[in-house]
Amino acid sequence: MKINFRLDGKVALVTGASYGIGFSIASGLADAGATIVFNDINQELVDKGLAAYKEAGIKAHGYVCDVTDEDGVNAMVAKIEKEVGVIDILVNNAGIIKRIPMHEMTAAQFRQVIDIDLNGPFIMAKAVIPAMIKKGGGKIINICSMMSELGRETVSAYAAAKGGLKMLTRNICSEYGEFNIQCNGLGPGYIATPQTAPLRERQADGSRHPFDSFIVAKTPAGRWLNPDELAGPAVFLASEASNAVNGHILYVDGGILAYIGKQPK
Ligand code: NAP
Ligand code: GCO
Repeated sequence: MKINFRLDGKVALVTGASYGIGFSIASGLADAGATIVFNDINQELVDKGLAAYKEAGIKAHGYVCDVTDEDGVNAMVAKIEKEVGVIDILVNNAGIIKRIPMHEMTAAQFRQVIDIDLNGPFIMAKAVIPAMIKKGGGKIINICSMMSELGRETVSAYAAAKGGLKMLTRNICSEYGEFNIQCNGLGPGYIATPQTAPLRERQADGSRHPFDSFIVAKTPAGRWLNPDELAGPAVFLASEASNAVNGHILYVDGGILAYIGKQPK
């Protein structure tokens, strides 16, 4: 029996993938043979991403598009289908976080996080599903979070969005499984990227950020994870090897969700 982890001949769109987790996932998909397409919210970021992919030996296709702009997303998908090919794999990676105590967060700030982190994946999935159905199937991977399962202070909007994204994942599975579309989530733990840089900043006295020490104690391996550690699980979920996996959130967290945390000395 030959298990197929390869993605040769497949077109993969990774949103918000000029750098960070999206870039690492796209690089892994390219390594497995996929043609990489990505978007970001301005030309400067897209150009930065194109240069980074080129340096990594990856011929990527970059588009400027805000995932919350439905007309813009539909136009981008049509352009990709014309210039590159029908999208076989969608990775809904683009996302933001606001760390503000809920009672101090404005409704506009809450809505902005929901718009990008939950409405964006809905708009993107809605745009690619019709062509996936016509083609006989496809893969949708939504980048969830520890906050799809857990809450913590100051991230109410983000947790609401990522919790919703978990259920959107399960609903796309339910509604489109019959068309050979598998929709799964990838739930990273705490990853060293620009998004979490504030949580790892050294204190004025040179000591570790309290949250940095907290996460190290909460992770069995005693470290932050590297974005590249998400590439393998993403390739699995994007490949035929996972055709019987649907509606699942694959947590790549180093064991955080399984661990009560190291006892303080
Ligand atoms: P990041 O470094 O902030 O990168 C996010 C990317 O998405 C950036 O390129 C960003 O562009 C782009 N983006 C933001 N809003 C967008 C929009 N409206 N349309 C298109 N692109 C947009 O974040 P990351 O750490 O790589 O995280 C990527 C994903 O993983 C996010 O969904 C995040 O919630 C999730 N995640 C992260 C961690 C972690 O520990 N880092 C853990 C679990 C889940 P700008 O630079 O202009 O903002
Ligand atoms: C935070 C972090 C987390 C990570 C990630 C964990 O402020 O707690 O930013 O939310 O980004 O989502 O899985």
